[in-house]
Amino acid sequence: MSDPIIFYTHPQSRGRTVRWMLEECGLDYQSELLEYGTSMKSPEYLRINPLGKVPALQHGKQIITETAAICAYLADAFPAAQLAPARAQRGAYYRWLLFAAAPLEQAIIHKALGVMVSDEQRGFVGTAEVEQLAEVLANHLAGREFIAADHFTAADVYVGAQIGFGLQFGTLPKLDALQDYWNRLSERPARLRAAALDDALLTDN
Ligand SMILES: N[C@@H](CCC(=O)N[C@@H](CS)C(=O)NCC(=O)O)C(=O)O
Repeated sequence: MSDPIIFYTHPQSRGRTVRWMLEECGLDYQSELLEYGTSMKSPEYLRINPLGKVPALQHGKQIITETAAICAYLADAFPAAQLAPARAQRGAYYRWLLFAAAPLEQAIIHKALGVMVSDEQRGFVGTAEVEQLAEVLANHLAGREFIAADHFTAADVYVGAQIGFGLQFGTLPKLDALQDYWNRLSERPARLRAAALDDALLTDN
């Protein structure tokens, strides 16, 4: 029997991406819903994630935090779902997963919060303007079905979710290649299932 999977989340959080990944893997898992400011900061949960943030995943004795890391972990832990590419395509896979988790996320947050980065500071902030990053992503995606391999992978879940949120909330420019990619991904049965599960939790509360 495989180790149980406990998924700590809130339906209005980055946990939506992890639920999509869990559904793509076709796994049985237990969802633990936490509330902002209360159960997320409880001593029990701080033992899972000392930052008191969701999502987090417990698989047997392993605890994984960080949405991108959870997606990559699940792809490796459950190879039958074929969500991690062959070794020869791992370069692009790691590149785009981390591109979305670090520079893209930072730039989106900078813009949303109105953080101004001067030309002198730009050399050490580790990111660029959202518009430049979106252009890089769009150029890469133009003419490609998947971001990192010749089939759908965990990188599509993570990068796709970032693009989907960005287009929905206007934090990313509506470039055709980004919109086309998201239109394709958003119709995947696992993505629709995950969104329906989270939306139902929102209306229950
Ligand atoms: N880098 C983390 C970010 C996690 C994060 O900031 N989660 C937010 C919700 S989307 C949270 O739990 N905030 C609660 C808090 O900081 O109190 C990841 O990618 O998973």
